[in-house]
Amino acid sequence: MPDTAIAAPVDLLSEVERLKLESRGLRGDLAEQLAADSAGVDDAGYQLLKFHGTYLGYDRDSATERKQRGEDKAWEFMIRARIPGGRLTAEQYLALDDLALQYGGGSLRVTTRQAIQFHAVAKGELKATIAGINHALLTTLAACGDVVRNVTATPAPIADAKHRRLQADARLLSTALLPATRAYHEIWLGEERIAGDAPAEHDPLYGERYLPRKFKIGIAAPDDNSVDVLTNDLGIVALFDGDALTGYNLALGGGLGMTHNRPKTYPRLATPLVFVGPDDLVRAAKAVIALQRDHGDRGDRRHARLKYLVDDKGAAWIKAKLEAYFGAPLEDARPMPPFQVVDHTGWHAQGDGRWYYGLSIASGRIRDQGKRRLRTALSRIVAELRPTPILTPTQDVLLADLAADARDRIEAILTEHGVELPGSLSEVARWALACPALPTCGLALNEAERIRAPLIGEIEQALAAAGIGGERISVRITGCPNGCARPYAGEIGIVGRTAADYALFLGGDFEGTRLNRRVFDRVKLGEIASTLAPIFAAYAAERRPDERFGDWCHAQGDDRLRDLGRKLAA
Ligand code: SRM
Ligand code: SF4
Repeated sequence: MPDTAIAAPVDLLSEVERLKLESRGLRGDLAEQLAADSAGVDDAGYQLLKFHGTYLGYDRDSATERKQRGEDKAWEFMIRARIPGGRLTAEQYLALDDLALQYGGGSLRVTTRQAIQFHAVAKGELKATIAGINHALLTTLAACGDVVRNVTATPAPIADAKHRRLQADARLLSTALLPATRAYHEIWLGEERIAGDAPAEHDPLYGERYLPRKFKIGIAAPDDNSVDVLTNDLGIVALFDGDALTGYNLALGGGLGMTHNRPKTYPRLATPLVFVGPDDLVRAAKAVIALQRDHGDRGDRRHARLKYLVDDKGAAWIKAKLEAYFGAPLEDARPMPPFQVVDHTGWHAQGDGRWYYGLSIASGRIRDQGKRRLRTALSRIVAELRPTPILTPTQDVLLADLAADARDRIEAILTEHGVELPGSLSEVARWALACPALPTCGLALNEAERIRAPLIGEIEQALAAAGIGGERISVRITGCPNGCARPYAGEIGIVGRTAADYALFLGGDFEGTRLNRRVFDRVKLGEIASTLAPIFAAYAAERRPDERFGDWCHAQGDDRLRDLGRKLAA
């Protein structure tokens, strides 16, 4: 590697940088802290545990009441299992389902990056849960932290060369980019610990300080961008000529996190910069990671993602550095066909005589609630029919490799357990995403998952009143501006602003190639649908044939959208 200087001098490193550096390959004193008789861990433990795939948090619903009673917070852990491309086996799904019942309060949550999260795991049960995930041949290592996270890929189990390749590439990258440390195996899986004064194993990719910040990779082909590939630090667009892979466009610098009122932080879509051949994918990905490792901002975590490096240095500088790390000149990114997003819910042929059934899961939350027993229904379907479960970046589940006669049985089980069939959902409900927010997320300013159903119901009514009830519109709701349900890449982004209101973003495109814009800064929850209603009405009246809602909003000036919204909301 030509240039391995770390951008910030040691005395300007952020606190997390010091922790990583002094952690001896992510060990720190985690083993001791986990064995200690306390409900949580200290700040250093909190930071290091992320790399092992778990976050310490607390139940925010009960926090105030507990404080008034003089009690400590109800500490609990979130655990995230890494599932490249979202693809599981039936056995793995059933193992995760068992763990959810034993340790995770009976809930599995499909994330917007095709992983599974358990919430509310007690400290004493962390080891058993993480070991259980590993016994199912999955890992939580590097599911969080300043490393390459779960690699996302187009989920559809279509039996052609393109879809197989995308899934295989996600697994290839995921394995090739895991940290080298054995700390994970020592702490969670009983491997013998290295001596206290022994140096940590050398990690040629991550070094001693890992990356300046989280790093995300997604891979898609233009004809199915359901992964929102351009929102990744490294978005890989695979280009095919028929069944033959011609190579990959690498788009650099996507990322959505921002902070309200801090214009220096902003969402950004990745810029397609270079093209590499079919055999160069891992080498090129490692070059991008090394570039960010050595030049990303280690002094300010709010300015540490690759997107800021790309903007600060410019495309020419980035490309020249990338070529140096890659060790050869790189071709400019090739032209790409327009992106599309495909609906995978319902019953579809795979092309190999087998079928898949896509189930829409609101906010990715799989649990039994009253008469709607989704968790039980899914585990029964998987146990009986043994499909290949695939988690999607739209928080849904595809049941793949089914026989042609499986559909009736699946629908009978779903109906018997009070679960609505995918076809009964409106388009807007089908495509809506929401992050967990309260009560589990420590960063949430407002609700998201828990207000998804009523809010989407109100938006459905507003669309119906405008005569466009069947319109396919992407609505994405988050409890804060960090962007976990990718609100800025949707047609409508509803983003927690304070505990009392939300910011509304409009004008993104359904295909994930254009960010939306903040049009309304502070709207109360009860006024979101009434603010949107007149905009829906104007869209219905004025749109060109086939013009999508996001495209129409994009073409309007913000002032016009604000005038419309204020008119009927008042
Ligand atoms: Fe996220 C932090 C949940 C996808 C941007 N995200 C968090 C934490 C861990 C809160 C924390 O740091 O204390 C949330 C845990 C909440 C909880 O109760 O479970 C959390 N993020 C999620 C998930 C579960 C949302 C979901 O609805 O599924 C997603 C897990 C993905 C996974 O399996 O790995 C999730 N997060 C995303 C995405 C979308 C994506 O990657 O496709 C983004 C925007 C893209 C990006 O990274 O820029 C995202 N999460 C963030 C950020 C802002 C990062 C930034 O650059 O500013 C944070 C906060 C941070 O890192 O400081 C964050
Ligand atoms: Fe938490 Fe904010 Fe992410 Fe929602 S968007 S999960 S509130 S960090």
